[in-house]
Amino acid sequence: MFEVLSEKLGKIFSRLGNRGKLTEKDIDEAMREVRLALLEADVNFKVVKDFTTRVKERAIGKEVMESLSPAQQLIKIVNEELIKTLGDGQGSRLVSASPPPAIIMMVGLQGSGKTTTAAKLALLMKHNGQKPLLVAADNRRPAAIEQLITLGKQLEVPVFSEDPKTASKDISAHGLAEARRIAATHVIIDTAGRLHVDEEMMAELEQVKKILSPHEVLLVVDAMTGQDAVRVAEEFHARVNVTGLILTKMDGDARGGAALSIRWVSGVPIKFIGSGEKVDAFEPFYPDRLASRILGMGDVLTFIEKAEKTIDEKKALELQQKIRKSGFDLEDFLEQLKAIKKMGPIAQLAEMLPGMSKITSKLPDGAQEAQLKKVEAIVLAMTPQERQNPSIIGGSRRKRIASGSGTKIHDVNQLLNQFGQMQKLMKMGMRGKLPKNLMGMFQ
Ligand SMILES: Nc1nc2c(ncn2[C@@H]2O[C@H](COP(=O)(O)OP(=O)(O)OP(=O)(O)O)[C@@H](O)[C@H]2O)c(=O)[nH]1
Ligand SMILES: [Mg+2]
Repeated sequence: MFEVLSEKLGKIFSRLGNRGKLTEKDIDEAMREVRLALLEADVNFKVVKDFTTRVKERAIGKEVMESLSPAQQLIKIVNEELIKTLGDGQGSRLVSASPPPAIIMMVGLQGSGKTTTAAKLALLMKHNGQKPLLVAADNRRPAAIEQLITLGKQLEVPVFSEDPKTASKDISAHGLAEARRIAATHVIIDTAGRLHVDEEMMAELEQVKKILSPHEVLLVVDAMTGQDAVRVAEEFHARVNVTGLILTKMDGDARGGAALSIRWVSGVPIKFIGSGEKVDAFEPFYPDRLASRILGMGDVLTFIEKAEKTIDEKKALELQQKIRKSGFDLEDFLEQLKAIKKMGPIAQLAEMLPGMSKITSKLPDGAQEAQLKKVEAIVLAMTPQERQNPSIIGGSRRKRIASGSGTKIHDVNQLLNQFGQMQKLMKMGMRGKLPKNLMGMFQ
């Protein structure tokens, strides 16, 4: 899911990843591209406008985090605003009922996945130690009743059904009585869909709703239908007051327009997502997880989180000042190496950085760690004076350092050269952000 959008966003951010500093123009340009990518992904234009405005305001409004590079900061903001768009703070928990059973009504258009999803939901509940009852209240097609009975047998979840001539509202009422009788914790009512939102269906749903007073009215929508799904949600909500959305067929949705627009436009929270025909292809909806899937940057966000935790802000500030005074030496470098090591395996960290995977994939597994150890050994073999003032390290000192660290003179030369370049860059004002600069030493 979201392949197309993820790929585009990935490209936009990896381009930014090479910049030392982002200007307002850089941000404007990046956001223009993000806007296009979202529109091409069929995201509602109002949602896109709102989203990009919020990100821009925050990005230009300088929320500076010293331990992150400018591009990472922008990714952080984009991620947080994506989460907000998808439904911040709204859990996927269903309302519980006391006394049980909780009454859940499944509504939606024909073929959206109501029956399948009712069964998936029942299975999830069963796994959570609850006791659901499925009710086949879709009497428009005899096959619909059979479909639910078959699913129930397969999952070992009881199904209540009646002669299809019985009115849907009556089947629902009898189903509820049965749920009470068997002490079910939840009763899930499968209703009939129509090809389009029409008066007959809405009237029927209103009737069932009036009789049941459900705790939840869950609207099942097909994510692959994009903005149509969003319109359907608005129409249903206006008429039957939907309490939650379930997006199905996310597995077939490469664009993600419905997922990204529906909550913002309809105001109804997404509670679950379906991602396959199998009964276990179903999960509670977590906005943060989906946002990171959309950003599609492996775990760049985990990296940001780790960096936030690991690199002490104050230390980072001290470092910044040192760099500004061009006093950055190999002692500081060693400190940074240690900070990086604390964050975890370097190959794993590198993968989390946009664009980095391209470089690191060239190196065999474990090569970066080996390289990191080598660099550390070389620095450790130096005297404190040498670390503070690398320019005194001449030929004989290089030889001594190489043998002291178990490396070759060539390695020492390479490290000193790269360190010299890094210092120059820092003097030029390209502020040293880690671990990006360090990564340069392993290329
Ligand atoms: N790939 C995929 N297919 C799904 C998903 N959810 C449902 N389907 C398929 O969608 C088709 C329709 O599902 P149903 O559950 O019968 O839909 P419905 O809303 O009950 O349809 P009606 O009863 O006719 O109104 C079936 O072939 C399901 O297997 C999903 O998350 N992913
Ligand atoms: Mg059905």
